[in-house]
Amino acid sequence: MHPILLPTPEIADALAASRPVVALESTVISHGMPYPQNLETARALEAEVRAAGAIPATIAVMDGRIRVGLDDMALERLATAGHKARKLSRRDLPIAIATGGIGATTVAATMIGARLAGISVFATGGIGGVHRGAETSFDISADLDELARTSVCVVCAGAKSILDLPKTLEVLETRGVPVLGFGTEEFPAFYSRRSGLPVDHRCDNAIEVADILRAKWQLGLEGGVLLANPIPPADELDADAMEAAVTQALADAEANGIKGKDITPHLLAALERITGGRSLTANIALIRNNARVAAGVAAALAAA
Ligand code: PSU
Ligand code: MN
Repeated sequence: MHPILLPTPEIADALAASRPVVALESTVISHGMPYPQNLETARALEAEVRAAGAIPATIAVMDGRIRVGLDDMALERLATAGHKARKLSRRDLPIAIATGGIGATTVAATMIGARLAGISVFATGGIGGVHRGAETSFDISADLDELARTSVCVVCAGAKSILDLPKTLEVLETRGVPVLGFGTEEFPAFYSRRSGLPVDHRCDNAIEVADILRAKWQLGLEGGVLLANPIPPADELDADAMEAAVTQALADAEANGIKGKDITPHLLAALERITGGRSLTANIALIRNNARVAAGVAAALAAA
């Protein structure tokens, strides 16, 4: 195990025995949801992964190490830190490790931690992508570059319409990242199941996904695969109402001069206010669903 990693004994054992493990990110806990729902969700995600036959490994930086798997005390520390935890992407990781303290890993940084630990499947809510207006702001999430280079399967519910979804898919194509739809031909739009944009390939079960992962990596094609898993129908929000909410949230961020890495957390909080908490309920439902699907993929990959 890499000296900067600190896995729990359970995860170290599971990885040594090639049992299925699913990585979970921590920025969604610290910056993506308010306390205490964030702590409840973090625990619920771990339970979903276990119920589906895999071992959960929530990843975060604490006191100079990348923790792989958090016990309940560490989960609580992260959840109560909220925005006081640093939001860590690839560029922030070395600084956070050298200077100590608590840092929450984004999709990009969680992929790096998972890869170093030998974990191939990771569940999150939504990935970062190309922001609306990127043609002038240049705001493109480092998550996309990470997907291009780091060999982990990322299970998400698509990307939120705070982003420019067509441009996000264009960048994923350019960077050679396969985009798979789980039971769908359409790239899901986070709160809603449909975006009108096609995925590269539809998979109807975890074995089909595992076959593609294995083929990619056996070919020596380093880099991630995006598995897009739509929000369950019962939890879906009305697409037009959400579009209006997003427009309002973007205007709010603009009026407050929010930029850079603060934009995504700011938009998420604004959406929650505007929808009276319905965006949060949907977010929790879809991320639990992703944890379940990721556990199935990890099991299929381990079984081969
Ligand atoms: N999208 C969401 N919820 C989130 C995030 C994105 O719907 O919590 C978080 C993830 O951690 C993601 C990060 O990796 O925001 C992307 O931030 P940025 O756009 O600054 O790269
Ligand atoms: Mn950005």
